[in-house]
Amino acid sequence: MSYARFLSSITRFMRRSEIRELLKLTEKGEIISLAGGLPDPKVFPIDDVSKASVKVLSEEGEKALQYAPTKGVGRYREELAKFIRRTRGFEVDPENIVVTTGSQQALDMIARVFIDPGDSIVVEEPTYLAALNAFRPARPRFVGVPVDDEGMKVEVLEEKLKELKREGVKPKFVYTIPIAQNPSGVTMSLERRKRLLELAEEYDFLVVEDDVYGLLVYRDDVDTTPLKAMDKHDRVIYVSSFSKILSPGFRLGHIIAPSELVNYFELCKQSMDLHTPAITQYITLELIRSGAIERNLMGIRSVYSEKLKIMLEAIEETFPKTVWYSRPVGGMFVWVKLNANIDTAELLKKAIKRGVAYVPGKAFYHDYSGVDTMRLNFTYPPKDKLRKAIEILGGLIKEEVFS
Ligand code: PMP
Ligand code: G9A
Repeated sequence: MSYARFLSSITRFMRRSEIRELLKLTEKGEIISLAGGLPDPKVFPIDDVSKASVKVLSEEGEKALQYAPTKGVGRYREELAKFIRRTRGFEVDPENIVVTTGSQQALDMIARVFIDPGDSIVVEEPTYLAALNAFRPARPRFVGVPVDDEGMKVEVLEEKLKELKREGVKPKFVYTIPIAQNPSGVTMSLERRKRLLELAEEYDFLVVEDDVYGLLVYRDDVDTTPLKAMDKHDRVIYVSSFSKILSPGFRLGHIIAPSELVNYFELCKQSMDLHTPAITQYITLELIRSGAIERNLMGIRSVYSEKLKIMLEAIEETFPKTVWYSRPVGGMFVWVKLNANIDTAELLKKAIKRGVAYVPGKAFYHDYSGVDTMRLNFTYPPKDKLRKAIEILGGLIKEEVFS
């Protein structure tokens, strides 16, 4: 029997995540995965987590195993506010934080709270594909703004805003990943960050700032000030996570917003999952308090910047010279454009047969353009396999380009 007639229109607009689908394939370990943005498991602070877990369970087990408030454990939010002040440079009242089950849930909540069918929202081209998939069921009209080496091209955004204004349309929000963007690895220049906030005021829209890579920048000469720290008019909704700097398995993220909006996010989350697991909040509270997370961050940055270097050198040596690739300042990915009539989704089948997986680029575009692009993760594979994977991929691309 077909169940199609029972489905809601929301279900019909859900799309599979290429990243999640590829994870099923690469989990077996026979394929070198340059696909999902997985941390290097060697940087997980397993001993610290183990000690913190024992401490939490022995000292506060009764609370850690209990139901918690929807907004999150109060003491955790207080400690998180201090962590954000130290590491991201802005003040936040713990009451303005909602703890989420990964930042992915925050994106889902944003779709539910803001988007009606047909509402315009602005996204970067390319952007994080699972954000697009979180927004899609709400059926927005996507307005794409390209990114270059300095992040979102705000002058193009301004043009699009003018066009929309002529139609009498105001976008609800601009979704941006300003620092070490996924998938391109670029960082928005300070100038553009300032201009984006001015435009938000001028054209009356909100800015959703996804800062999950804000602490994963590997160069000292890059300004990583979050938009939220520059937000004089309370237009920025800030989303971040401990997935990339502690453990994605913890599923611990947060959303920071003005009080009125926090109430809606809380309302929305009540029916989604009541609250994010208390135990991970208590353990992370302990890990922030003891300084373990910030200590570990140094090691993570040095491992990832070395891996990035290996990937870029291998690309330089083995990819055809006609291929363009980004030179990220941080994050987890290198973005590649083959500049050839090649569909990277088709090429992936051949790559997998040779033992390498990557994410085809079109899913990072709201309109599925960018057919000849691909995203390569450099954080997960061990160094020797990273090099080998790029050599295999380079060989394959050369065959295709020159055939
Ligand atoms: N935003 C961006 C830009 C991401 O890259 C990711 C994970 N790859 C997420 C959000 C979601 O991560 P999590 O739910 O694990 O916090
Ligand atoms: O495993 C996931 O779905 C999270 C990873 C995101 C990414 O690869 O961008």
